[in-house]
Amino acid sequence: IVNGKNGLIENFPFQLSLRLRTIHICGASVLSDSWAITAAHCVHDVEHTPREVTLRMGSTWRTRDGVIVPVQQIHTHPSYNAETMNFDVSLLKVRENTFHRPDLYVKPIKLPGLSEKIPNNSVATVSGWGHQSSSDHNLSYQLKYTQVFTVDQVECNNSLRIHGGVSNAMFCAAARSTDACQGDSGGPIQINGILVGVVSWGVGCADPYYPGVYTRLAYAPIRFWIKLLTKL
Ligand code: 4AZ
Repeated sequence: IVNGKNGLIENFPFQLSLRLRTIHICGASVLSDSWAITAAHCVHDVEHTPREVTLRMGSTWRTRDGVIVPVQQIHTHPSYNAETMNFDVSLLKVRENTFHRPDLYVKPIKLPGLSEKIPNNSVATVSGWGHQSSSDHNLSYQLKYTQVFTVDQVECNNSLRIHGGVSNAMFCAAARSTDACQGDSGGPIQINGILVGVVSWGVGCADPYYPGVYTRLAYAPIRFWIKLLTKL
């Protein structure tokens, strides 16, 4: 997160660190006692070896505290396209009741309703342990968060057209000098306590010409697929 504020897991109890073996690669969010959600591009190369993927839950800190849990299954959206980043979403299944931890700050976040609209200029909160600028290739030790504003779909598509464009399975959000960045991918963007999106891609970070792009979870082909797998 570029130009964010320090966060505490108490206030983001759905936030997870997604790790390849022991190295943080992405964010993720708790949906229920046994499901989490992330970006497909975070787990695409390890779909068939989920044992290499672990989650840290219940910690403010990227590299300590909380509890590490193994991922049992990875389900990537059937329409995911690694070239266009369309349908950049995967579901992670963990052992039953793993995320039921009254002793830790671990709690699910609500999903949006089917085809629920996101008004332009809505205030959204994005969080993670990613880079704090485009040029500083260091992850954050403490969880960070920031506020961004949803951007009109046509405007955003015009801005990002030469970079492949913004599909109906995506939406954009931006603000002056603040943004998600590398390492925040797969993590949450929420509006009024609803998980409306997953951090997906961008061109640099906090570049005034390029809004950040998020996977749109209320989009019917995504929301139906989540329901089908998780019953949520
Ligand atoms: C990334 O590389 C990335 N500005 C994610 C989000 C954004 C930029 C880059 C949004 O994972």
